[in-house]
Order: sequence, then structure tokens, then C-alpha cells
Amino acid sequence: MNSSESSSMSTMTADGRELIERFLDYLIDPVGCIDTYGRTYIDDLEFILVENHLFDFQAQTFPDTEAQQWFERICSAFSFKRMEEFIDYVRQHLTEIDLANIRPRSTFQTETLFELEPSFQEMKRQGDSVERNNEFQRAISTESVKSIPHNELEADYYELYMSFDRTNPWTYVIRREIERGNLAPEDQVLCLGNRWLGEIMYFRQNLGLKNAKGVDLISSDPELVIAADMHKLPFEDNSVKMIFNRGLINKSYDVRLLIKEMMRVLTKDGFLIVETPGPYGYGVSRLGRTDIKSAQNLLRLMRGKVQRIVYSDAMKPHQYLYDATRLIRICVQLDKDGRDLVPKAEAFPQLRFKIYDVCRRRFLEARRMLRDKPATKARVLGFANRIRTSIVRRIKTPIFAKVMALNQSTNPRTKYAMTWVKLLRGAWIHARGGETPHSAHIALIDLFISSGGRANDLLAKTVALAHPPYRLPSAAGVLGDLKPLDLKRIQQQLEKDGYYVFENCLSADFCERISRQTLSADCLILGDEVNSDAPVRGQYNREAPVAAKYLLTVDDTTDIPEVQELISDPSIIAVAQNYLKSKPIFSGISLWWSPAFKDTPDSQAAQQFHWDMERIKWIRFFIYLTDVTAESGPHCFIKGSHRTGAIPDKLLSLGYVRHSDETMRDTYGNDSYMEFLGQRGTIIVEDSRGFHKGMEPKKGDRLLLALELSNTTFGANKRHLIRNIRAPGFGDVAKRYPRIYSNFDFAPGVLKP
Ligand SMILES: O=C(O)CCC(=O)C(=O)O
Ligand SMILES: [Fe+2]
Repeated sequence: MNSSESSSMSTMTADGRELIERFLDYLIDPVGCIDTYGRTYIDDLEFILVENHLFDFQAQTFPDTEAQQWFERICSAFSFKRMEEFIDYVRQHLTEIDLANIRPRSTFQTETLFELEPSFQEMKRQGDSVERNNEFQRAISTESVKSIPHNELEADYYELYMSFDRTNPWTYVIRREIERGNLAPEDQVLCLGNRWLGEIMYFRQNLGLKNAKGVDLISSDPELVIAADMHKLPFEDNSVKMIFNRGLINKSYDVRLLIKEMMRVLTKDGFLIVETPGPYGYGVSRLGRTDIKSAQNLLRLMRGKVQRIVYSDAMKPHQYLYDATRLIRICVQLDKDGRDLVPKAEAFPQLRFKIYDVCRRRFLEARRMLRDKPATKARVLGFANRIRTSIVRRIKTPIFAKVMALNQSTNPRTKYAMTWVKLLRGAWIHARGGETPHSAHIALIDLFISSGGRANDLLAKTVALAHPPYRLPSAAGVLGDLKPLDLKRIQQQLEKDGYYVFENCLSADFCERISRQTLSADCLILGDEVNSDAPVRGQYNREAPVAAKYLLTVDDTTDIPEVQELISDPSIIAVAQNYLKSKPIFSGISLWWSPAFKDTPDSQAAQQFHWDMERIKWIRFFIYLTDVTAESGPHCFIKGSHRTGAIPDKLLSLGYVRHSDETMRDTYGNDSYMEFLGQRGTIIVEDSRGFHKGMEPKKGDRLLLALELSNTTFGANKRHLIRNIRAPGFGDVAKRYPRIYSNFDFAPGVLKP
């Protein structure tokens, strides 16, 4: 027998016992400890030391000095060298120690509730095991599924069921994350312990997360739900974007293992949503085996790896939670690469959510009712039809005649009001089908002229409310690694002057690659001299140009890998979003050669001063792909002329026309006249609502790429086709941020799910 063994076998002195009891009472605060059925806090002591006190078993130290002093006193009194010796000693002398909190509270409720369940009796007789426990859970689930048949099929019923006695934040929270671009429709989502198929249908149909799947001990449809033990998920590491579970983790036989398993399959920035009862009034049981008691205790199991707490509450439950005192609900976003992260708790718009929740419920109820009862549906539709015909007959037809009359009016006020009507009607048509009526585009131009830009500003604010910006993960790209301060600076200069020239350039090689591809393309040949109704096409010969402008077709342009790289570039997107204060959309992409063709400016080639007005609010990136000198056709801009009210009425009243250099210098002075010279690769961003032009080249030629980003595609109708994904990553970005690419048509099969 060696000395340490003899000390562990000997009985304790009264002083020693008190020391140990007080130390254990200090370590074990039951409010902060997770309860597991069949285990005592002494069984879990290693976990409690690490999770609750950050004890470092390797260094044998507590970060907290008070805990460390306690530990050292115990070590010297009992001549322990390590924490492990103390724990062994305690476990061997358990009968001699009197502790306030050794064993979690445990309820007898299940003992009576499940008396008749054979798998429960089996578990009691043979003792706990993973298999017997799962068998029992499976039996309970099978029974409860029968009790709510509608939940088995209907997404709407399931959604209503989740909120039958409380608000349900999940629809709001998840949709908001989708809206922000943090979650995409294709992402893999798992519902653990879903029981009802309705939960999966809810994710697929009501939230649009079409790859949602369940994992449960029971499955009536293997396509929707995989039968497996949640502690051993049949999924690869980092393969799941979101895990959702309600009333699940209290059924875990080992919650630490469960959380580890969920963290394993979740992606680096995955989401975890947990809804679970706790703390239990009477404690854990053979059914509710785990009581985490608080979100805080749960978060401790993911320590350092949570970046955001998207939502969290702990309400008093109403009906079915038996003796649980709270319903803990939490949604977090991970950062698995994080170390010692302190999660950011986000503010939650309570009022907006409550209004949303009430409306959503009424909507779901109405939709169910209409779906359920064909007779009601027929009656409602019939009624609506009668109203519609009577509106047409009594109201619409007479109003139509009046509108026609108003339209012909010469009264300026009536004309102004009618312009708004045309614009708003066009906006309605655009919102429904994506196309803007020509009359509405003209109305946009007319309103700009008559309001000096105020109409655009008002409309842009409305659009921004409907489409608030994405939360973009980074703004690093061809414009540099832009930090919030850089973005602010660029935005401020854009607002003040209307343009910004970036310090960063594209490489010569990058420009050369684009240039080479343009020279073999069949361009549209344009210019004042080209008078033909049919488009004239041909390759651009740098030695012998025959017109002022050689424009690549939009579809050829977006087929160039380098162009696709630029339109998936985070820094370009971020700069645009910041200026537009709304989700940006690539609404126009053009690439053209301007040769030295004649001495006079060409109007078709935009070589005289003008403002653009194809959108409500937009910015344009002008990218030089050849060296641009004063001779080879620099882009020119009148500083500040983009601002609201900056164009004098006498110029505006001339309409959408071209202006001479003299008019510009007379109106704005020489200092405002900007001529951008730069080597190839130079990137300029500009609000081309201000006066601008491309000066006609005198010598040499210029290849320019223009990328327009707008807050909406309302205005000119010109869509782009993506025939193929040619830049790595473009496809992923396009799937993740659908609105940015909503002006593109992707050829069938190009955007694989
Ligand atoms: O060629 C230029 O520099 C000007 C082009 C232009 O007016 C435009 O893209 O809106
Ligand atoms: Fe222009």
C-alpha cells in the first residue's frame, strides 16, 4: 500500500470534511449545472469544473483566484497533487460528506405515466442503455404523432401548432436571416426530433428552405426524415447550415455528446435553434432526461464558438409543459473557427415582430380554411367575382374615361399628377411581372426633370425600405480590403462630388485577357453614321474602324470569365450597396471600344454631355481596359452635378438632350470639369445622374467596361443572359444573393442546386 492510497482510504477529520463540503458547495451551483437523469453532480464534476469554472486540467489551475486558493488549501490539507486525486477522494468518501446538492431533482411523474408502456417497463427492469432508451422514446413519439394527425401533413397547421399558446419567433427570425443573405434556399437544414412531417413541410414550403430534412427515431417517409440516433448524425462534418429542434434536447441521454455532434455537422457559420423546457420543477426523469435550465448553461457547451445570439427568450410556458418553469428559446450563429468569442446579443424588433406574428397567424388560418373547405372557397370566389364585375361596370369604366380626359389635360398640375399616376401604375406592373411599361420609364424621366431629382430621392427611400441592405460578410475584393471607414469615406465623396477614383487598379494581365476576348467577338457597330434599321455587326479591327462605337452584346459580355469575376466581387457590391442604401442589383453591363474615328463627338456613343436616367437610383463603375490619355477618349464628369437641384431649370427644361462643353463650363465653372486619365485597370465609380460624357478619341482607342448597379430594375427593360458559369464562385454568390442577380436570366441547369 503506498501513501496516497492509505490517505484515500482513511476517514476524514471533521475539519477536513467541512473544507471539502464547502469547496464542493462553492463549485456546484445547481442553477448553473445541467441535470442528467441517473447522474449526480459528483459524477459530472469534471464537466462542471471545466464548463462552469474554466478549470484547466493540464495546468491544474483555475483562472479565478478565489477558486484557486480553495483548491490549493484542499491540496495542502490532504496532500493532493492534482484535481483528479481530489475527485477520486470525494467519490470514495461520498457517504461521509453532507452536501446540499449532490443529486439532481428527479420526478416520479413518468413512473406512473408510462406504467403500461412495455419499453418503459423493460428499461426499468434491465436498467438504462442507449438502445432501451431509444426504444422507449420511439414508442412515445409514435403515440404522440397519432394524437395530432394534421401535423403529419400540413405545413400551415404545423406552424399554427407551434404558436398555439405563445408567439412563435421562428418564422420571423429565419425569414429575416434569409432576407439578410445569411441563409439560402439551397442550404442543408436539419430538424432534429421533428416527430411530425409537418415540421419538414413547414421549412420547405413556408420558409422556402427546400433542402430541409428531419432526423428522428421514427420515420414514415425516408425522403423527408432519416431514422437515426441524434447523437450519431448520418451527416458529414461541416455539411449542415442550420439545425432546428423543439422539445428535443431534454430527451437527450447525453447532452454534451449531442451538442458536440451538432457542432460537428454544422458549417463554420451554421445556425442552431433550440427550443426546450427548463428548469423542471420536479427535476429530470426517464423521459425528460436532461434539464439544461437556462440558455446560459447551453451556451457554455459551445463556449467560444458562438458569434451571434440572433434571438433568445425564456418565457413562462402555458399549457403542455407539465412542470417546466420556463420555455427556453434561442437561435445562435456559430463561428467554428472562433476562439474565446463573446457572442453578440442582437437587439430584436419586438413590436414589429408582434405585429408580424398576429398578421401571420390570421393569414395562415385563412389559408387553411380556404384550402379545407371547397364550399367556402367557392362562395368566397363567387363573391369576389361579383364585386369585380360590378367594380368594372360602375367604377372602372367611368374612371377610365375620366383618366383619358385627364391625360389630355394641359394644366401643369394635372400633368404632374398624371405623370405620378403613370409611374406608380408602371411600378405596380413592374412589381408583378418584372417589366416596366415604356410610359412609366418616360414618366420617370419627366419626374426627374420637373422635380430636379426630388422624385428619384423619394422613390429611392421607398425602395430602400422594401429592400434593406444585405449583411455582407466582407468588402474585400478588387477595390481593396474595404473597412467600414473606407466605405463611409467613399460614400461621402460620392454624395458630395458624384464620383470616386479607386486607389486600386486591375492588373494589366486581367485587362489584356478581356481585351483579347473582345477582339474575336461579333460586335454591334454603332454611331451617328450608321443609319440602318437592322443591327450592323462585325469584328472590331483596331487598325481600320468604320464607326464610333463597337459594343459587345450583353450576353457575350457576361460570358467573359473576368466580367463574371467582377460582378461577384464583394468590394464592388459593398460600395454600391452603401451608396444605394438598399440591396444592389447589377442592372446593366456594357463593354465597348471607342476608336478615333472622326473629329466631332458622336451622339450615339455618348460623346456629348448628358445625364442618364434608366433607373431610379444607381451608380456606374467605369473600368478602363486600355490606357486612357487626354487623346484617347477620357471619361468626363461635372463634379457635383448629380446632386438634387444641381441642374438649373433652364437646362432641365430642354429635356433629355445632349449639351456642349461650353454650356457645362458656363454653368459649373472650369473647376468642376473632371477629365479622368488613367492607365488600364483604373476604376471610377460615378453617379451618372450628373453630367458626363466620353470624350471622342483623337488618337488610339479606348476599351471601357461599365457596370451599373441599381436599387431596382424599374426603368429600362434590358435583361442579361448567363449562358455558363465561367468564374469560380460566381454560381455560389448568385444563389446566395438572388436580388443582386435578379436582372440576369440563368440558362437552364446553370445554377445547379
Ligand atoms: O463613354 C463614356 O465614358 C461615357 C459613357 C456613358 O455615358 C454611360 O455609360 O452612361
Ligand atoms: Fe451616360
